[in-house]
Amino acid sequence: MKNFVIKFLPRAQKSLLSSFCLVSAIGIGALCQIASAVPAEVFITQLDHEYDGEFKFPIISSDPPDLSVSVSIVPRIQSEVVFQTIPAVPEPSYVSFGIEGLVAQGKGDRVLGEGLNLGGSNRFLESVEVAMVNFAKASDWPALASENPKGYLHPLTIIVYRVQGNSLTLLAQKTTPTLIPWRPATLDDGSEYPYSSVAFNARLDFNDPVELSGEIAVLVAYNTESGGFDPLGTPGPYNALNVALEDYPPLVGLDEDEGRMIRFTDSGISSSKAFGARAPLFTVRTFPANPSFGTPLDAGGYRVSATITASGYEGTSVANLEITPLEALVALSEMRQVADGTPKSLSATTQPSDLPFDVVYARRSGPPVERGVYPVFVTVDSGNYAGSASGTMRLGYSYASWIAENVADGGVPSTLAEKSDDPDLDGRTNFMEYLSATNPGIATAGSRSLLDLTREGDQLKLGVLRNNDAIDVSYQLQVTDDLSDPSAWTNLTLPPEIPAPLSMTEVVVDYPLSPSISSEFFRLEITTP
Ligand SMILES: [Ca+2]
Ligand SMILES: [Ca+2]
Ligand SMILES: [Ca+2]
Repeated sequence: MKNFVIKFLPRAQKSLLSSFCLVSAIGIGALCQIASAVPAEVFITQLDHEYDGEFKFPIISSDPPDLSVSVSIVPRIQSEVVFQTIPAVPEPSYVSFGIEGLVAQGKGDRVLGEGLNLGGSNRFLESVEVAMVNFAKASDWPALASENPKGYLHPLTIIVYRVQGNSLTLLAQKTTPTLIPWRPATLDDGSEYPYSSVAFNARLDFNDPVELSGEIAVLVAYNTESGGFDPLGTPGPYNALNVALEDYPPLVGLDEDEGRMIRFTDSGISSSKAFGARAPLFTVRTFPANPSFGTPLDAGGYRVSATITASGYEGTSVANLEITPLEALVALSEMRQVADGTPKSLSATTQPSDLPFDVVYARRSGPPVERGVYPVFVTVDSGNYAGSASGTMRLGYSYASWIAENVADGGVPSTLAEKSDDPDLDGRTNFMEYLSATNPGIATAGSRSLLDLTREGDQLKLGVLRNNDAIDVSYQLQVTDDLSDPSAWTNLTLPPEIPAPLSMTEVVVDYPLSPSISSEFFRLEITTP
């Protein structure tokens, strides 16, 4: 552990700003008067917009009203990434540690951070983005979730220090209420969500032009029930809010010490080896000394500065104008494919069409090869459009690939490979063996029925045997009380497919049947291309 001494910057000298000089038209010999300006307030409002292809403007007003104001708008898109450990394509989840959990372990962490050396060339702080991880589901906090089904607001704080040897000088600190997204209950297609948490990036914009040195410490802080600078005293979803801690090497900039990160505990701030090479994941962005001005049109953030220019008054405000991207619709396709020894990628179509998208295969570095199920996350982050979709991709077999494997194994002669053939003479055709995942080359007694009716008390249960690995098969359960009418069959809803290769899906049917109906008939429709 290496302890730091914290210093604070002196407050900005205001005296120069509060004097002004009147130069008369006489020119040489003009009398320069120094007088105190009258403080006035300038307000910047109407800051939240949605992209629609039109220019967006904030509303500027003053108190006293109608003072002349000069406004400058700086697009944040021109900021430079000078440090980055957040992956270019964000992961759905990370290894993480929470302030509440660390307090419970007696560690007393209030803040977690990293010491880093900046790359790039610009040095005026624009924003710090941090990767966070939330374990709380909407169903854990129903009252909060009814206020906002997307997440809950919680203040996050970013602190930036200059590092010089053992001394830290506070450069900037910003606290922003941040939307913490709920951990999803399922993937978008209803299949199982594969993590116990959800990761998200929180970007905190800095408005004051703070100049950074090459070596800084960046920290993230937030309050929990018993942790943080100002513990809240009551339980909340923030107790399940964590900071991502991974050992990713920086994509931009350098790690000040690969074996240490910054911690702020009851015993002060230190450079600690306790987490090994792990550290919070940050992206630090900077502006040049004189960034370009621009008019807000495209989605993104814009730093708006308004300064009163009316003679005899002084006042300045800075705010962030944000244009949020429009939602892109994302539909996943090729989610069921035959495993044939080569990597299989999914496809996605977007609306608007042809937007670029990124795919993350959960816990994998790329597209899968082997038979199995693979949770996938697709994101569109394309300037003025953003969207996402998730689901479970399955690599299995088709009848053609399944029977070809059995022919190649020598279990089935190539002359007896049709769906209607029965090479092992067990009374079940190759297609029936395919559907029930039995061996078409070996006669086995007592194979399971594809449709099974059982009664338990007042419940009738229909069991449907599904070979989930057979990707070219679809199932439809149907019911009728009139066998004489071929059009009288109606569809019953089957529960969604599950990850297991073979499953007995149960459907509960009302029983006793309604008084007017003396009998009902069920059938399973199996469709292949
Ligand atoms: Ca480090
Ligand atoms: Ca057979
Ligand atoms: Ca068999």
